[in-house]
Amino acid sequence: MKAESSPPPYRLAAVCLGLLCAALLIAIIALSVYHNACISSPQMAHPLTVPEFICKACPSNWINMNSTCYYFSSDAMNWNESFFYCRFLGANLVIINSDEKQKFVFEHSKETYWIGLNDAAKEDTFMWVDGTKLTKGYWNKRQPDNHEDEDCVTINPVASFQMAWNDLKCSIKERFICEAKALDLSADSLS
Ligand SMILES: [Ca+2]
Ligand SMILES: [Ca+2]
Repeated sequence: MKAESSPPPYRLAAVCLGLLCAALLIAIIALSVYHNACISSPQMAHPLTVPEFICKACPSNWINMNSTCYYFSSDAMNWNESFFYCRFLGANLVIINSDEKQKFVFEHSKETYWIGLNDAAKEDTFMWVDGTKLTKGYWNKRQPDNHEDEDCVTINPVASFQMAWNDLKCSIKERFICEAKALDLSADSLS
């Protein structure tokens, strides 16, 4: 006859299963909180502890602004090389189509950088790298001047964000700015 103090094996198995279930439940609750935070944090008045930038992620050496990632290169290349380097990174040379974006890019431009704008196809018709035509420029005084056939555009660390662009020869080596959409880790994108 078995001793009363020794629990039968099935009871031990039941306890183990119970503990496993509890651990799974805790994991599910934790994931659910993260999931909801990713969905709701941009709209919430009091966001949960998971910040928005975790849900819209950029590589570590890129800057995140409004769910777009920006890369300010430290290497200098000519405009074409810069264009293809950005494409190689899955990005584009930056397109600046709002005051907000111009201000942001300008504030981070401590050097001269190529942007995704040129008039190489037709003189004085400036086109962005996505094929759209320039509607508002932020040119420096007396620019663009096409001096000795300048067709590619830079943003420069000058006094005012409103007068920061210059056209340069596309063959000159300058730093450059790439942009790409941030990786969307929110639940919407994963469902
Ligand atoms: Ca030109
Ligand atoms: Ca110029």
